[in-house]
Amino acid sequence: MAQSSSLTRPKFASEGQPYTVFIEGNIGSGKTTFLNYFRKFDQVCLQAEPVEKWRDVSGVNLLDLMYKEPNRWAMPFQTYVTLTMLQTHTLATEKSIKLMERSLFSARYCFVENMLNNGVLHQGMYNVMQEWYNFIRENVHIQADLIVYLRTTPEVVYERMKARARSEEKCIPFEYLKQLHELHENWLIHGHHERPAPVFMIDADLPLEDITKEYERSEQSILSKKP
Ligand code: DCP
Repeated sequence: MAQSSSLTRPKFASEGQPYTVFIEGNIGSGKTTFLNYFRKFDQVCLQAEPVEKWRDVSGVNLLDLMYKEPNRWAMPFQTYVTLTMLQTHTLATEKSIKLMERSLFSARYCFVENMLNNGVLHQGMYNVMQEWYNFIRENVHIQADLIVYLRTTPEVVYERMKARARSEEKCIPFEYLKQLHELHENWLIHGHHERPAPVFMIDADLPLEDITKEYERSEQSILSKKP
């Protein structure tokens, strides 16, 4: 059982965590479609669409505010992302496999990092976020067994993002997706930050008709619980 660093106290949520897979990739890389493919399996607990929570925090659309007024809202938005991710990470389930869209790790190593780089987060705000992440890391059990990286090129996800036309994302420039792409690559391919589990890569530039074969390949890995 996982222990806290100084005492013999178990970390929060050490119990009830099955084999857990994070689905990661740039905005528009197909994470939701990938998760939906696994709906047919009874043993899988699917945790999709945290974005719907971010768009409706008791009637307030934090995602929209974050894009409209980033200097003011990026910090509360990422704080709320942290909470919703923690809720999903710690959710207990009877199922033998948990599939989650994103994780605390991509929030930290991709989005928050990018917001600091772009000057959207003040250094002080960034430091507070880091202290939260470190506290969580030391005191909460985050189950991580596999990361599925839906790898794309920024050009392809930019076209998809424009085609799906989510109203909040109208203002996102190509450059932003390029930066996020680099940060995902730095984390998942080049290992610039901690990778909590082995990475299984999928070519997610492929059009929907051709990507099923890739899904089937990952299906075997996920269901047999072997990276
Ligand atoms: N977002 C953010 N910070 C995070 C996570 C997400 O600013 N820590 C933003 C980016 C998007 C929106 O939230 O505008 C949703 O992003 P996701 O990539 O999580 O979800 P998608 O719906 O874009 O995924 P996909 O198209 O791959 O299904």
